[in-house]
Amino acid sequence: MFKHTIVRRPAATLMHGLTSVDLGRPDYLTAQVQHQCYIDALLSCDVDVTVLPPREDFPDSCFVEDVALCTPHCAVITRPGADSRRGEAELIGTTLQRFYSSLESITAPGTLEAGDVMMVGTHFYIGLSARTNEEGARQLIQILQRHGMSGSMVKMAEMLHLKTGLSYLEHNHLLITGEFLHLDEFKSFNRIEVPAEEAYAANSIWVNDSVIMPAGHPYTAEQVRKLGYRLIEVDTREFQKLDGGVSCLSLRF
Ligand code: CIR
Repeated sequence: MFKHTIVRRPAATLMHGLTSVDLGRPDYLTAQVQHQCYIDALLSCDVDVTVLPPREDFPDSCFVEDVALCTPHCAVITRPGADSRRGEAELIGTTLQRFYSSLESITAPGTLEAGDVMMVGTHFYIGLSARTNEEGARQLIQILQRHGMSGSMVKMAEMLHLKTGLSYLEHNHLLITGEFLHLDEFKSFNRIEVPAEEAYAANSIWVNDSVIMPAGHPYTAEQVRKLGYRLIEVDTREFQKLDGGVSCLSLRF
């Protein structure tokens, strides 16, 4: 069960965030409303929510998931692969110190964004993406092993982050789409294959037997309901314009 979550409110500079999609620029006011609804969804899952203030100097800083990996035994401050996001990692340390006695970090030349890391019990799958390199993954695996956990690397070719196309919903249930459908390491899960037209919903989060999912993906929503989860649908379309999904907007531990 998760007890804590951390979010950072979007900055007015959000429209200058990194993007690879052509969905237009996010509207700041709408993004603020959607972000508050996201916080309300987390609060309904029996977790506390630490709400950090916006940082105008970092347009992507509301995507707080990428700058730290929060495990049951330690937190790891990452070293984002995107230059414009590297400084975001330094901002999260003081907040994490409130919750963790053990803080680790990824160092140069390693890069790692925790959107590329999927926790399945004590094992962590680490996507090798344009943002996470082998050195970053190797450092993370060493850190995990020191704390009694394990990690393995997953080669990636297309998606921004590992969890763009994969979400572990506990109890062996896995949302999976796109380039991950054919990989051997994900064959033994109970897979919910997300069709291409709903691919954005493959990035959803399990929070204490609720699942928070982006609204507007009826097939995937129905499959998740059939698993017996309480489903909460949230509108994150302003964040989608910057390649951001449901998982990117929080740390959960
Ligand atoms: C970026 O490109 O870094 C942001 N615009 C989006 C980050 C999304 N984070 C995630 O998938 N974990």
